[in-house]
Amino acid sequence: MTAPANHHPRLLRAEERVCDPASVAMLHKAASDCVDTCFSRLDTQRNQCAFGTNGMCCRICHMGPCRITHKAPRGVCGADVDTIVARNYLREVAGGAAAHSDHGRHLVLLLKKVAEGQAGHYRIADEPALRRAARLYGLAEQGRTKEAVALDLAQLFLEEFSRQEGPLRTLTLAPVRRQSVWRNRGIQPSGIDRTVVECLHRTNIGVDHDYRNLLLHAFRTALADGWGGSRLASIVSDVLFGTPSPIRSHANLGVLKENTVNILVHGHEPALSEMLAIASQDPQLLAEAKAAGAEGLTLAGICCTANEVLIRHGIPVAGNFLQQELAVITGAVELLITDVQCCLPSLPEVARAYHTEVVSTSELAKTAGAEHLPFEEAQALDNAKALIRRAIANFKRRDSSKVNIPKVSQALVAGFSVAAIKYMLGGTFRASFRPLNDAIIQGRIKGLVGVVGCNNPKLKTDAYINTLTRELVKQEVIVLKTGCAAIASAKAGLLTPESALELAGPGFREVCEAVGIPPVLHMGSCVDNSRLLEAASEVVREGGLGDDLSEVPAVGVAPEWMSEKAIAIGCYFVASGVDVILGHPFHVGGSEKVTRFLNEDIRELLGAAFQVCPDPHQAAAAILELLNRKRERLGINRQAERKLYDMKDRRALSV
Ligand code: BF8
Repeated sequence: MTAPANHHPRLLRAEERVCDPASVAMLHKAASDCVDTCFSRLDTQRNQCAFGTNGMCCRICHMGPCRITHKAPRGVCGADVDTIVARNYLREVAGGAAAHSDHGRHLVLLLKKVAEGQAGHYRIADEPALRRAARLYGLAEQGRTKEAVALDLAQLFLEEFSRQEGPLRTLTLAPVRRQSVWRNRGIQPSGIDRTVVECLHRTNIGVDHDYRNLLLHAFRTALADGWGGSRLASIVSDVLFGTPSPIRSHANLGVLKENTVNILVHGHEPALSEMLAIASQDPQLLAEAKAAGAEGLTLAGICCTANEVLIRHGIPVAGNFLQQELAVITGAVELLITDVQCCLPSLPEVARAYHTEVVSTSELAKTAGAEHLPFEEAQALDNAKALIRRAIANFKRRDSSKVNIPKVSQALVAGFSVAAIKYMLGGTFRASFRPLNDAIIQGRIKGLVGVVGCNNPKLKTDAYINTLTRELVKQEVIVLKTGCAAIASAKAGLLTPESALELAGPGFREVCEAVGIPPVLHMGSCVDNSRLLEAASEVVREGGLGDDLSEVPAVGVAPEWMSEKAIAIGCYFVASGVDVILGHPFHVGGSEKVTRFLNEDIRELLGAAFQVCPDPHQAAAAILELLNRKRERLGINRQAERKLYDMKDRRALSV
């Protein structure tokens, strides 16, 4: 909240809390403008409750709340620490899976409306993606209109939410061996809604008390996210708005301009921001902006809505999660439009110190102090234009004495969907992952690592993400990025092929140049973590690197995670057979058994596990160890060595 006049937030050691100079400058400005941010609020929350941190507090029924100690090892109901920690964990996974999946549901409902001609200006932007998706699910598409196919696909997807019996259809997109692991372990989810609802039932007072059974349902629920709601969200976004392909843009607060009307889109669901991207090009609105004294309109994004409009339109990114308040503190934002997820409730309070208007647009997500302007899909373009006009009107209220836009932004390339990667590797007629698989087999690429997830003010913003990314590129690993981790690397200049290639060793660099992909690939928003699984599945399908995702030299990392969504993502990676490294632990430390289950026992069941590495160099070493172990098991390290000797022999001969 805006600090009272007599209160000065503790002087922030800005350089120790954030990496990029734009954020450092805005933290100093926040202090001098007497505006609190999540960084200063963290200082008031420093004594965080040890019971909560370790997952040992239960407030599920009103006999409690109960806190587990040596003297009080059970709650009033008799639940022990293992049950309590596992229940809390399952509820977190449910929260994350619900958020991603509800996002997916809204897009499926929009696809249905488009098919029925009830969705205003929305269209099917990518008919080949629609027909590809229909074929994946065995739907007839040849000789049928795109609307008829879209309607069938939307119906099938809605059944993925409501299915009461039998496994999710979308699980069949995974490699066959992985599907049999899920079947044999009994963790195939049925309908997404049913699976999430069951989390609340199982964790209710007096239901599921076996920590293993609770945790297995966490993995089942996460599968309903990664191979359910999130996957559907990515598929439908591509159909409605276009499959991403590499596109250039810029990132960091410097994308805001001093002489334009600045509008920020923030949140996750792309429906409204797509229309804002179109409306922001409207000559009439540009003329109106000029008539108001501005030189034009700047539309930029925060968080995953930013990623959605970046990967399809090249709309610049103003910042990631911890920069949402800092963007307002520039004093140069006329309108901040939120949809759902990761939008801080503090935004209207921060905005009050400037002229910025905060507008919420989803019935799901209102914020006290923000203007609520519900967005109707049938009138989306009109709604988008009205929002831009509101921003133009607000430009006159901007106080230039409060404006300070850091002149910091970095060029980037984003938009590496799996289809785009295949095309880059093989062209239209021979699109395939073959060159990538071959390079991994030859040892010129050690493996694939997803570096994903949030920022967290408990850690120096972006530091772990970028230290690890640099280290992995040096170690000849392809790094796949989504969410705020992708934006972090964009700000550090790691998303231009030129600068990332400079870090790469000569062999790796050569292969990236030969096969035509950069070492660090921005694949989209957080729901697009499903694209990482899609890419790993393509690697399996292409052959030579095992029959199961657990055999592929691939690892997931969530360095600076903070959200329940990140927990769900971590669980669906592990459930898919991909090891996950966390920069800091879950709230499960109160139970040795739960911790051991997640970090060790689960490997027996699913072929992967979690590991906590608080230091990025330690994480890089752990990742290389995991990749190397998989390469050994595949027998490709020996092939790579032979290849190296062959090369040395050839060189010796040529000498
Ligand atoms: O869904 S990475 S802070 S913005 S939760 Fe949120 Fe985390 Fe960012 Fe995208 Ni994902």
